[in-house]
Amino acid sequence: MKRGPAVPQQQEGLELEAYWMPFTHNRYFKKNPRSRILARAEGAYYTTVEGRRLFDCLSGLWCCPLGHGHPKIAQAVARQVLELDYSPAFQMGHPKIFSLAERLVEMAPQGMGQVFFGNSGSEAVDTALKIALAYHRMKGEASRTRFIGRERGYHGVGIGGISVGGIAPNRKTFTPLLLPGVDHLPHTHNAAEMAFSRGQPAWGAHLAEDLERIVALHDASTIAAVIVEPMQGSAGVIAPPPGYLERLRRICDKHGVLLIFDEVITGFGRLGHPFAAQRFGVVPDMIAFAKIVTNGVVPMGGVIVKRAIHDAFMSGPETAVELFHGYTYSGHPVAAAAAHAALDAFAEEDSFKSARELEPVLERAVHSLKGEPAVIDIRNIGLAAAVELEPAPGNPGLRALKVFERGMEEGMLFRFTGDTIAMAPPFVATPSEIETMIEKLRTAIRTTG
Ligand code: PXG
Repeated sequence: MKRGPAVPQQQEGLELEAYWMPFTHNRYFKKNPRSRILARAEGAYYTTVEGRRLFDCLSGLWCCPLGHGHPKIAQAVARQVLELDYSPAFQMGHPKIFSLAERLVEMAPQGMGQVFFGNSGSEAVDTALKIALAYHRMKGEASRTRFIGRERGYHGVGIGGISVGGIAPNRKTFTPLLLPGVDHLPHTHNAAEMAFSRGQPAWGAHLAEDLERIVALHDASTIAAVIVEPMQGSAGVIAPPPGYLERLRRICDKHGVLLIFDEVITGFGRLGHPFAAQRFGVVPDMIAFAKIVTNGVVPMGGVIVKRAIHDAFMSGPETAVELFHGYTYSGHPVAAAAAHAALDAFAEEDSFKSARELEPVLERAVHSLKGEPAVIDIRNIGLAAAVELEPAPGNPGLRALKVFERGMEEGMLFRFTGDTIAMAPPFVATPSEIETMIEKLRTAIRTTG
């Protein structure tokens, strides 16, 4: 194969050229990849091919809170592959997916009735948007076609998800693909009002009233749904002000607009409860989930819907398909087996309680970084925290990259986006591991700042 000159071809037998890495600086990575290639994982630690042990500060990409190599999940997956490795998703079923849907509905806030499965958060979001449109149409309100997302929102990379999402680099290249008829609520982060706030910031609930303005602009009869992350994860752990989600709920109810919570990060314990909806006491009409449902072991995502939404589709001839949507791997048996095992483990290990108990440990530790060089904000809620650094002049992102690299030398796999360092440690972490993570971050910030 003919290869370009830009990238070293081999790193001791490792061919790097063919793999186009997602959301990655490919050329920079491939210049010095070995410290960043993972060979194994066990519990809360990864091991690189060079043999360095790294604490898993973000639970993979927010998805592995039970730790890696969980024996129950591993055994369930192995058994399932031998028992029923694949089952056609359309017009056929298998027992574990029905029972999984039952379990998810039971865990979800009251009023939820059915689960539609996909394989990722992006698919879950696009599915929820499609269900919203189809629902209004079924109800005779086909004019409800507009969606409202939020600035800084991340809803995956599907065309629906980037349209309602509010992160400019994820949108600008794809402008012609963005859905028409989408508005964005303002995000709720305001450094002047809330820097270094702990948990839910006091300021910002009034920003929900912007929804009234958008509804007035277009008329409620044109609006299908509002979609928000109850806590913005990718934007760097932005918690909702008290009363904010409640106001969104009230305004949506007033105007017959569906409220979708994207709980791809917050679902399954990250905020100490099965869903953020329960922590904040606000029940949406649909919940998009993914990630933690299988502890990240097998891809799975989906949408939990209120019974009334599902029931609106159950008209017409019984032999007709009600919703023209689904994926080859919707409700995959191996993912279902992994999800059952993960849910068993959450219950047996009382994992959400561990997350609740670790929350104040993380909060105390992370806020001790206030005053370190270039630290301009610190935010936390649940078992998630973000430290925002002042961008280096003319070189945004560089400061966090350096902290990330130094962190690896210190045995920590941090997550950085822009100049924010995010942490969402596994629920199986110990208080002292969390304190060590923060002390190593302090070292990394001091030595690179
Ligand atoms: N919605 C939300 C709220 C997410 O956080 C997605 C949808 C898309 O999920 P998939 O499975 O299609 O990637 C996400 C994904 C990070 C990070 O470090 C966050 C995500 C993925 C990778 C990294 O913030 N969130």
